[in-house]
Amino acid sequence: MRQYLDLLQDILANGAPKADRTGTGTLSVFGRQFRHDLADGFPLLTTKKLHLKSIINELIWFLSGDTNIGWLKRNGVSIWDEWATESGDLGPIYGAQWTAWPTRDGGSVNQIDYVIDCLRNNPDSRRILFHGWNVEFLPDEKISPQDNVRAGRMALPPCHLLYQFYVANGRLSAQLLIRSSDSFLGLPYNTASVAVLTLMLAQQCDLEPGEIIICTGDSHIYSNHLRQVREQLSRSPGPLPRLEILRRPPSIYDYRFEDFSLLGYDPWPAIAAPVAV
Ligand code: UFP
Repeated sequence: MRQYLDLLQDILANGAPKADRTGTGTLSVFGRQFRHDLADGFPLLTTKKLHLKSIINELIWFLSGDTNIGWLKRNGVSIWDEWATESGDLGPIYGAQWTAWPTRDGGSVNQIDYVIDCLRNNPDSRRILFHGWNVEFLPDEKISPQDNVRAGRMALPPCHLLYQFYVANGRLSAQLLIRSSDSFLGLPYNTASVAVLTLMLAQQCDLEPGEIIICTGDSHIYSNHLRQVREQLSRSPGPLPRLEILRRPPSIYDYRFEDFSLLGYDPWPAIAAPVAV
C-alpha cells in the first residue's frame, strides 16, 4: 500500500490549510487516485493495525439495508454511535439507498440486485454502478445529525458514494468515488471495505477479483492527525495479508463475519486519533 502512504505524503507536502465543518482544520488536496490489484493481496494497511471486524460487519450491515445501529452494536461495532438518535436511527443512509432507493410510485429499487444482475447477464455494460447520493434525503448542515434523522433525512451524507464495476478477461474491478476523505482514519477503512465488497461480488458472479481504484475528492488530513501521520510514515510497510472466503453463501445478503479468514496479517501497532464529528 505504498500508494496510500504516498498520498499522505502528498497531502503533507502540497495540502492547502482549509477550515472545515467540524471546526478542526485540515490540510487538503483535491482529486487523487490510487489503484491496487487484488491478486497482490488484500489491501489492509500494515503500517498500523486495522480492525477488520468493524469493516466487514459494517459492510454486511449496509447490504442488509439496516440503518439502525442496534445490530452493529450487538456485533461489536461502534463507529456510527455519535450520529444516531436515542433509538439508534441514522435515517436513510447507505444501506437504505443501496438496497431500497425510493421511487415515485412508493416502491423502491435495490441497486445491489441490479449490479449482480448486470455482472451475471450483461458484464460488458458500462452502466454497472450504484450510488448513495440521493439528494432528496441529504441532511441540512445547519441542524444536528439527530434532528436531520427526526426530519426523515440522513444523519450524514455519504462519503463513499459512487461504486462502479467493470469486467474484462473474467476479472471484476471496482472504482469508488469518495467525495470527502479523512485520509488518516477513514480512507484505510473505505479501501478495505470496497475490496471486501469486490471479493464478495466476484464470488457470487463467478469472476476473479481484479483491481480496485479509489478516487478521492477533498483529500484531507485533520490538523489533530498530523503527528499520527508522521508516525505512520516513519514505518515501513510489510507484506500484505490475504483474505479468504470460507464458503459460498447463497446470495450477497448472506455473508457473515465468520465466513472470512484473514491470513498473514502482521501490522505495526494501532495509532489512536480523535474522530472529527
Ligand atoms: N469520512 C471518511 N470516510 C467515510 C465517512 C466519513 O473519510 O466513510 F463516513 C470523513 C470525511 C470527512 C468527514 O472528514 O468524515 C465527513 O465530513 P463532511 O460531510 O463535512 O465531508
